[in-house]
Amino acid sequence: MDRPTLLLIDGAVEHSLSLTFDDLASVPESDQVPDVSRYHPSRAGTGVMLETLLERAKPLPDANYLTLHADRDDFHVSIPLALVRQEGIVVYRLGNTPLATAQGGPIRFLIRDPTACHTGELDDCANVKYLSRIELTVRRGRDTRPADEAAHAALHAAEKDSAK
Ligand SMILES: Nc1nc2c(c(=O)[nH]1)N[C@H]1C(S)=C(S)[C@@H](COP(=O)(O)O)O[C@H]1N2
Ligand SMILES: [Mo]
Repeated sequence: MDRPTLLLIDGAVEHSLSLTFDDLASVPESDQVPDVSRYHPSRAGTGVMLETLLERAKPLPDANYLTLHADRDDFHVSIPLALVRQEGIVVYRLGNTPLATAQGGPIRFLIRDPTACHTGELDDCANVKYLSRIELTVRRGRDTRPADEAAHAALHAAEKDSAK
């Protein structure tokens, strides 16, 4: 059975990847994170290390930024590649089923050890839900993370409404 592409990795890479659930599930066990609750007690699911996927895509030498795109709600985060490379986890399932929308699925990005919102490049706001594309670029890409507390509160209120 053909499965849909869940995640694209493209831009300044040698090999663009379009990954299905099966592609992610067939990553060797040593590169899987079987239970993300070891990093975040309140979170659940299984993922693969971002680095594993980047080793396959091979970022070009001048790729300095990694941009996480969520087309579903038009949310975007752009982070220096060197900072995020070893820290990102691409979560794609819960038990044996694909990650549900309520958990930020089908693909959710998690940073291993994020700082509080607005306190750095690798903050909680960069834990992108509904991740559809990872784009490598020379310069910083689109970043729609809320810039201040008011914008942050508004975003969370809108999220609650759309989950109703
Ligand atoms: N696609 C998408 N991802 C998103 C957001 C969003 O609005 N859309 N909000 C971000 C922000 S600001 C935070 S703090 C975290 C919250 O994640 P949680 O709801 O799982 O606690 O998700 C981040 N990921
Ligand atoms: Mo946030």
